[in-house]
Amino acid sequence: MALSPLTILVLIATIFLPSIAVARDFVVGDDHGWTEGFDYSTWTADKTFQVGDVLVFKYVVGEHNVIKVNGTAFRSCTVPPESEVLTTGNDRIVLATPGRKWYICGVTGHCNAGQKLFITVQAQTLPPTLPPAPAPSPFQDGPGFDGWVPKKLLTIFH
Ligand SMILES: [Cu+2]
Repeated sequence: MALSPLTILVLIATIFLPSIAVARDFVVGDDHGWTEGFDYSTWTADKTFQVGDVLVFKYVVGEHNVIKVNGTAFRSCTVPPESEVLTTGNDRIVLATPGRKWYICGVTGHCNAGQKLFITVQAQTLPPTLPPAPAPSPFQDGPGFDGWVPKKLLTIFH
């Protein structure tokens, strides 16, 4: 059965459109911003974070800060030594890799008062940070395999 050019276009669009979704900015806490006494786990409950999205931490300079920590430090609200502390009051963090991410405020007592954010970042099919690759043929591997499949093949045929 022959596919019409229109059908093929629709198929291509269906396959690739989700992967070129525009990166979104998430203002952490929305109108509340980054502060203590706010429930960030409720705030994240209805959100999906993807690689390429941006977290924006808004707060009054000097009152708070933002520190990326690991799960252990997150649970105990401790600031590991040599942590990078963001202090601009409008800190933008690009979610560059998939996986779990933890952020706390390093001001004494604030993390324990709820100023802590835990999110899980979903992988994107075509991370926008990658250099442009040769356009994959729509008739070969689907999204998510470009780059990986050719390397795998090279390994096999070497
Ligand atoms: Cu704080």
